[in-house]
Amino acid sequence: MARGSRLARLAALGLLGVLTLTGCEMPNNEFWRFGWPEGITEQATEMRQLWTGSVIAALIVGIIVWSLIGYSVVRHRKRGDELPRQTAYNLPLEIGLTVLPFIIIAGLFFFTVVTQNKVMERSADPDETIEVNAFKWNWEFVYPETEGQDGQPVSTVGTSTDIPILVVPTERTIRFQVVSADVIHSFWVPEFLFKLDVIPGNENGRDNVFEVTVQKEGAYVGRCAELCGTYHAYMNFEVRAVSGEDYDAYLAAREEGLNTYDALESIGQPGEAGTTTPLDLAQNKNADQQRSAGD
Ligand SMILES: [Cu+2]
Repeated sequence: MARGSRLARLAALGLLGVLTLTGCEMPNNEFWRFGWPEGITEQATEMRQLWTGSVIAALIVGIIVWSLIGYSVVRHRKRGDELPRQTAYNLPLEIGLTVLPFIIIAGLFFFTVVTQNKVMERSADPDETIEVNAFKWNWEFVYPETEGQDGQPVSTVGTSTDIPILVVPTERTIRFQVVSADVIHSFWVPEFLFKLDVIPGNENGRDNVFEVTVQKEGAYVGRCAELCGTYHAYMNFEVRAVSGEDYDAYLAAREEGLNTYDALESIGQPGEAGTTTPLDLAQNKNADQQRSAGD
């Protein structure tokens, strides 16, 4: 039994190592995601692989533990009044049961750090840089490498009636520089599986920058994820991921003086956000009136 379980543990450890090391080969489908949401960036894929590897490792440990419990329950069930052989203070076993979990934790920690470094990695020269300005209670997106008709970089700003649309290219490294004009906000695109706090006075390029490479075209909702005041819940935006070609055409149209709506329509994209709606003050007012009329 002792030899058998030691062998099983060694085998499990080996399997765990092999599975996590070959993380990049992890299949990406509903089953192997184990409940992990589907991301649209390279960085999200890295995180998903860590999760898949961790769950498989946990399942291997679980199966071994459940088997040993099952074995003990069946093999050592009560057969009479005679006490079974009593054992205590098995030093090698106790050392093993201390060292083995430590090795497992060290392995999980190692792969977590490796993945985190990849997610937080900054390239020396990103393909695109986009400035994200957060303020109570909306967003402004600035494309600093462009120049509009007024000599200023092209930008899109949200209002209480307009959801700002953040147009990004796929298959290019995008560096986001987030800046807050007032309080702490948080830049969150659920499909990036990533959010970054936008802390005022933190514009030193050290803690307010992150990069993603978007892999899937589409429209995705973005939100503020840090309670920042009265209309925090309405501080939404839309990410519009388009091909690199369309992205260049969009920025060129903006530089020629088209607004966000017309420039989006010019590349065959809907000019308005479809994933979220602005705060409708009029509707809320009506609802309030109806409520008080009903009292
Ligand atoms: Cu906010």
